[in-house]
Amino acid sequence: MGDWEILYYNVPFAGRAEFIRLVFEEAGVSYTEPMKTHEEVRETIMQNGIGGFPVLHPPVLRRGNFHLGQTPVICKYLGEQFGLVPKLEEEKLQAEQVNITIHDFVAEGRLAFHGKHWVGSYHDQKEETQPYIDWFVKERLPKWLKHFEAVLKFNKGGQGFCFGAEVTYVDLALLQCLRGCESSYSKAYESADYCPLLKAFKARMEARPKLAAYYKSERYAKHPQDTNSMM
Ligand SMILES: N[C@@H](CCC(=O)N[C@@H](CS)C(=O)NCC(=O)O)C(=O)O
Repeated sequence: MGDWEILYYNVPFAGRAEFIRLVFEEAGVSYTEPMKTHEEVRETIMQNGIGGFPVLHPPVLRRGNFHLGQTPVICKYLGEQFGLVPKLEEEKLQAEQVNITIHDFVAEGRLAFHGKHWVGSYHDQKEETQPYIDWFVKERLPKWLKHFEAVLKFNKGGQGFCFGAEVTYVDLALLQCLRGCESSYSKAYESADYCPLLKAFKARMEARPKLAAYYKSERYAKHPQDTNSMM
């Protein structure tokens, strides 16, 4: 069928593609990121259409003639391919619930940095968007984090994973949204004393052998998690 490819901007920060990279890394499956420039991404995906079933925005997963858009759908698909899914039928659906909720959180957390212009640069709207950031930190961030704390706690008191006794694609997505949250809303994240299980979970996940090796690798150095905007 060909190699796994992630089509995404060749940017020096994690971006939404990081959710997908983590699934490959934890599964120990190799992948490439062939796009070299923003223009190539725009031309390949957005302007000319990629061929076959339409996709809208990057990141896009490609394998041979198969293309798939929407990060949470891609992660779920790869989770199924690599055996990173819960075992029980109800838990598979609940996993999808959490997966989508994570991406709602990411989208909202990102939007606060772009209150004036949704797709413009944060640096061009720093002043105008600050009230949105302040409001998000006060009114919304605790709500999201407390929810994820409760999800984790529901499974055996929160000492392991979101579902069952083994890691799934949802744990990887939760890890990534916490990393995004920590880097974008660092003060608020650090002072959040209501989600100790989440913080311990994040540290535990980051220490998993394959992920720890990834975070030290050249692959990660190309896309480090050090931006605002949750991604
Ligand atoms: N819901 C989509 C969002 C995709 C998305 O917004 N992609 C960004 C990059 S991370 C983009 O290129 N957006 C272009 C645009 O909105 O015009 C997903 O989760 O994949």
